[in-house]
Amino acid sequence: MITATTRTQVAVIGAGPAGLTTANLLRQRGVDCVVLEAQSREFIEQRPRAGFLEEWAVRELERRGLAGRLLQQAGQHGAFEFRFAARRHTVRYAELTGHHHFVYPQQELVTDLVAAYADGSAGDIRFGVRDVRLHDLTGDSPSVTYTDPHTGQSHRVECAYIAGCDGARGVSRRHIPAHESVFASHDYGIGWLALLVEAPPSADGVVFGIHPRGFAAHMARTPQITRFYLQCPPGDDPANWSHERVWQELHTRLAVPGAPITEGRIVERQVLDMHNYVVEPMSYGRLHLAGDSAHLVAPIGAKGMNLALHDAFLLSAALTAQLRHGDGARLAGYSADCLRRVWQYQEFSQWFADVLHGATHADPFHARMAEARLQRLLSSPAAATAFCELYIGKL
Ligand code: RFL
Repeated sequence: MITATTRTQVAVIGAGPAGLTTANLLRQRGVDCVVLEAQSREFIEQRPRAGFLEEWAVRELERRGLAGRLLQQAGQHGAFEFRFAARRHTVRYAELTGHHHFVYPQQELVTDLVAAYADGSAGDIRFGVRDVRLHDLTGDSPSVTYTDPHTGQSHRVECAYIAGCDGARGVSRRHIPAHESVFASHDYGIGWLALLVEAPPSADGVVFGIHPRGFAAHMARTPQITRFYLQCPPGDDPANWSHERVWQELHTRLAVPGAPITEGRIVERQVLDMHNYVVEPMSYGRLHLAGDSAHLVAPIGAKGMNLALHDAFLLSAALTAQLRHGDGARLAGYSADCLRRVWQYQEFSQWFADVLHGATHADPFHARMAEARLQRLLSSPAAATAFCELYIGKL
């Protein structure tokens, strides 16, 4: 039984980068919204994930007053290294494109966005909600129901639109009937052991190690914390990766003479199965998906959080145009506008994945193709520029 009802213009489901950015921008533009988040505030403010923000995304956050702490604290990267056959090959993408990455842990961005929305502008955000369900998506009066974690009572949020920003494992996407959308997916058949380590970075930027034993990567996060990845079988048990085994593989696959890898305490290990998907269209009736709920890009090219922000910029502008000015054109074009960038990033990630994992490909033809691509990238400034434009998200 519903015991309380709230009326708002937009119900935002999920308080990740997509949902929080959407909510902040709606509020700034005078559109009323309620954010529903399954986890606690403390949990989302500490959940480590992404770290690389493309410059265009940061400039857009800055324009909206949402990048204050980020601009003070984030590191900047404009080059990365490939390491293979015991040699280093640096790609200076800032020189080739005029743009760089900002390195800022996702949980710090989430912390800033929650503070701006909940504390800075007294936005309505409800944490720990259970049993979230969406109703009447194709009518004029959709709603979302949920169970309050404290009282156990059912609440209804009545709204004009729903922003489904609840990530890869959320419920929004599942409310779109299968015959109303295409779910396009690709499984690489590869796993990555994702590690967070209490150690200073071992290199200035990102290092991609291409090795017959498997791919490995190093990504600086903060002066004290570094992320590493090791290619592993999909579905592998992180418990198979002891401290000794992790460091032995990282030294073997990543270190080259004169450029050692600094060890530290491993504070997080999880296995990610590399797969991608896109839900097309991203809209169904009054529901509009944004971020990982609509599309997943394996973290090969560090694209997911950037796409989540891109969707949020477009969705908040489209909803504002509709709700404040009665102009529905942007909302009608929202899915197509997002998907242009999404498919470019998917194609980039697929191409890059083939290069990074080529050395372990069972098929020698594929392995040699990957080598040929890498050689071209490292020998042709035109090929390098084309690659780097996608790497930094300059479309
Ligand atoms: P999120 O961040 O998953 O947020 C969704 C939120 O919805 C909540 N939720 C619900 N709330 C209410 N009701 C429900 N039924 C709900 N179900 C879920 C969740 O608790 C959560 O708070 O999705 P969003 O906002 O779309 O953001 C996407 C990004 O988080 C994701 O794409 C990136 O983390 C991917 N990614 C990277 N992206 C980059 O751009 N650069 C990187 O360097 C990068 N590194 C990474 C990554 C992802 C990783 N993992 C863990 C998959 C590194 C890793 C290891």
